[in-house]
Formats: sequence, C-alpha cells, structure tokens
Amino acid sequence: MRKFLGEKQTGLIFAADLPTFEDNARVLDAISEFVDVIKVCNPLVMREGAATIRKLAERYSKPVFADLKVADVPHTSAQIVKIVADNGGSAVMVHGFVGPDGISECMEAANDKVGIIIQLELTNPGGKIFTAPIANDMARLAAEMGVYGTQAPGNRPNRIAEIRGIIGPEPVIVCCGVGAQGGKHSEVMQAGGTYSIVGRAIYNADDPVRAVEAVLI
Ligand code: 3DU
Repeated sequence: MRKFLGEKQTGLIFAADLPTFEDNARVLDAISEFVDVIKVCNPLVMREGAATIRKLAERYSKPVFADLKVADVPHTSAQIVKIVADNGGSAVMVHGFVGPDGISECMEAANDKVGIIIQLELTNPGGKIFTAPIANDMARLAAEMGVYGTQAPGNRPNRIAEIRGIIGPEPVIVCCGVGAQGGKHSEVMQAGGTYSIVGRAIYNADDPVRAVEAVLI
C-alpha cells in the first residue's frame, strides 16, 4: 500500500478550518514544520474552490487530506474523489455507511493516486447515537476492502484501540477530536492512532507554535 500521507513524523494533522486560504496560511507559515499533513474540510473547499487543495500542498510541500465526508451514491461519490485527485489531494474521507459498492467505486476513482479513508464514528455526542453502533462493522468492511485507512474518535481512546484491533496494524487511523473536543495526542498514540487531527486548539491560540508544542507533549 502506498503511503499516501507520507512518512509519519509528529503524527499531527492540522485542520485548516479557518474561513480563507490566507487565514490558514498565516497559521501554517508559523507551524508547518510540526505538521505532517494538512486537512481541508467542505466549508473551505466550497469558499475557495478545489484548487485550494493544490495551493496548500505546493506552498507547504505537504500532503493534503480532503475531509469532504463523501456520502452519496457511487457514481456521485466517485466524481468527488476524482476532483480531489485532479487537484493534488493525497487522501479523501468517505463515510463507511455508503457500503461496499460505494467504497469500491471510490477506490476505483482514486486510481491509486489518492488514499481512501473511511469515516466511522463522529466525535460529537450525537455521533454515539447512530454512528457508534455501526462503527465496528464499518471498520471490518474497511479492512476487508483494503482501504488506506479509517477515522476514529480521538476523544474516545478506547474506541481507537478497539478499531485498531479490528483493522490490524497496517491501515492508518486518523483521529479527530484532539484539543478543543477533549482528546489528547499522547492518548491517541498510545491507543494505536496514527495521526491526531487538531484545528481550533491551534488556530484559535494566541501563540499557535506554543499551542502545537502543548498538543505534542
Ligand atoms: O475540533 P477541531 O477544531 O480540532 O476540528 C476537528 C476537525 O476534524 C474538523 O475539521 C472536523 O470537521 C473534523 N472531524 C471531527 O471533528 C469529527 C469527526 O468525526 C470527523 C472529522
């Protein structure tokens, strides 16, 4: 399996969730040396266009993970994956609940240029109601299908460990919910997570470099 997100160093994925490219660039200019991967989400891509993926990748020479939460019928989901690939993205998040045909068509569209990462369990309290009960089944499916990785809730380390147990040592696990949502990077790493995703705890801090250092302790 290709290392779509590159070699792990700090294990930090920065969630570039500020409103514009320039807002995110101001923070990234200060902290990029600590960042393994830059993550973009739907609001930024809707405002700035898909080209912002390549702009970030080139400016910082880092892989960009498009957390676009793809969740449609296969032929529509596949188009989104292709847009990410065509715009220089390295990985894309696809909801596991789309099922095997949806995941398979996304993998075909990715054409080994982009890693497919399966969203399993949302970190918000409501995520426990509908996504948590099916998350282990979706993790099993992800492992069977040989995807590049899965998401896991970084604010529930026991769930990361459980998901790691299901998918085995190879796939990456990206763990959102570290920092502002209560998760801790050290606990994510200990539980078997590959990366912590951190946004607000860094970009809302008066001193983003100190905030990164605090996260990585
Ligand atoms: O809470 P933060 O500001 O560190 O941002 C977390 C990021 O991770 C944000 O982009 C959000 O959309 C994403 N994310 C979750 O928070 C929870 C999930 O289950 C999946 C993605």
